[in-house]
Amino acid sequence: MFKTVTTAPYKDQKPGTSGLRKKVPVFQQENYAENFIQAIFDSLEGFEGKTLVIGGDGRYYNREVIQKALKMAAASGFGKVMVGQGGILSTPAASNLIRKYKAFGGIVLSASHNPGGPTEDFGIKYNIGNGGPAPEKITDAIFARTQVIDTYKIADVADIDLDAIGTFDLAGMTVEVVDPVADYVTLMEELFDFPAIKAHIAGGFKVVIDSMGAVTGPYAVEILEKHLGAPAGSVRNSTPLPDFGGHHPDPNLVHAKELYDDVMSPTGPDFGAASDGDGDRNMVVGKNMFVTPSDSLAIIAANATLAPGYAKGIAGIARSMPTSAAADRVAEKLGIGMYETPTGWKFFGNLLDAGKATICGEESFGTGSDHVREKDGLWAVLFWLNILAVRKESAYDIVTKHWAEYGRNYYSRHDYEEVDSDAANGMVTALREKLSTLPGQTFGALKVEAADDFAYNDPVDGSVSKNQGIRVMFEGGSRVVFRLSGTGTSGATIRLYVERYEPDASRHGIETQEALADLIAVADEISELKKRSGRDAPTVIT
Ligand code: VG1
Ligand code: CO
Repeated sequence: MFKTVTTAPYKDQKPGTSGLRKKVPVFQQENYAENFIQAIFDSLEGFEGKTLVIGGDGRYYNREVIQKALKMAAASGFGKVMVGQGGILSTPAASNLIRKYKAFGGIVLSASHNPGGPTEDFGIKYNIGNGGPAPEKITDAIFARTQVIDTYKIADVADIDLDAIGTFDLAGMTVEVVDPVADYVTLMEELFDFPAIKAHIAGGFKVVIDSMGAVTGPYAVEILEKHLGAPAGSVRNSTPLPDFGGHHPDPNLVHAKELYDDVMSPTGPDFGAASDGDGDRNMVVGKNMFVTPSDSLAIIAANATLAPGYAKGIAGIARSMPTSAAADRVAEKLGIGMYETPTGWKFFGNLLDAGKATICGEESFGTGSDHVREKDGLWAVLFWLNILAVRKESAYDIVTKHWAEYGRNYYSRHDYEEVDSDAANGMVTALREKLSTLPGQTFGALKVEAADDFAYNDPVDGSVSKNQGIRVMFEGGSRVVFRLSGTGTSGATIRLYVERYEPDASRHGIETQEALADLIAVADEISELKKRSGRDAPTVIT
């Protein structure tokens, strides 16, 4: 029933910011997915007889890899696999299942915000028993294993019917096909004031969610339309499709522009939200107010006690380094801990487990809390709806009042996608060499206070992660940050993050790019970004 298959290593299976991501044809190479899955199992210990959670965002190749993973889990000795019906589990829902049913870990199949389809992206990520992405110690071990792997084990049996809920036997292992939505909805009901939100919607508050043809559709329909009483059709693009209907499932001002325009129109909805391929990102927009992810983190933290699940207060806030310091001011006022981590949710796990942080966020449209160990798109949307329903004010008023109280951190990210890898690496190397010469230099009215390559010392396990992004900090709290993306699948993506702190409320109404123009120019001067990338302008501005 089990067979051992001879294989040869692929050299390119190094996990990035969030698992292994490649084009589908790369994954379709002989034994490519199998090698990586076996390398995961080979890097773990003590899972015999235990439970594994498997699910994905429904993108092209999801079902095929799930069948492989099920048969390989059986051959490696797992006792049970819980898999979402149809192979569907949003990333936060998978994290919840791992925690709730005390699974050993989980395999999440997704390339998140990257496009899907036969020639687009696919991905595999391993999550540990706390429900969160495997820390670097494990992803490093998985990569090392992929470099020498020579066999994998698999059950030689028929496929499981993924569409039928129920319990099945696969070569002696139990497979439980579960409703992907139910447990997640229960969790959200515990955290948020559903009756208040329902009453607010019944009172005429109009909300729309764009699921972008990706995984949150069934979750959003169940919660927003069935539980909270929003009219049918309030969730758009709600059927998960293998190619996301041709959409780029990245909720930002470029890819969710239709939703944005709709909310901005005078007759449009009061509030709109969008989520990404695997359901862990969120974009929120109120009438005349796009809420930046960095501001969203700060505002959620400042208003956290309005949600029943956080009524006792929060222990601390964590944000990734490139995320704006808006949340830092909230932490300061609340007198709670503030943690700055490298990019990627895997760095929040220890802080959440240790109870040091309750709420976490990234500038890349990611917000979450200790309810799971992933960022959670719908959670953030519900948090906003909870705040709006209780305060009975518009998002515009909530955000502008927040700025008036704490000051405004103008913030923007410029992405230069599919840049030649050597050119991108050359830029970073040149910047590193320059770092020590920058402090004290002035660029117009801007004086460099400090410059470094961010390194993180994990306060819980003492691990150190170096080279996590180049920061140039100016006097007064402005800064520019340069990083190379770790999630792309072709060429390099350079990310430039720009931030300016403005305490003066009379200067809070400036258009963002205008408010940041001098910093953007200085960033280019210091890095030669345009010259080296051969580009006149960023591909995406968020
Ligand atoms: C990007 C974001 C990062 C996020 C990661 C995974 O990584 O910048 O903040 O955690 O994607 O998000 P990078 O290395 O490309 O900058 V998910 O939703 O898209 O898995
Ligand atoms: Co995602």
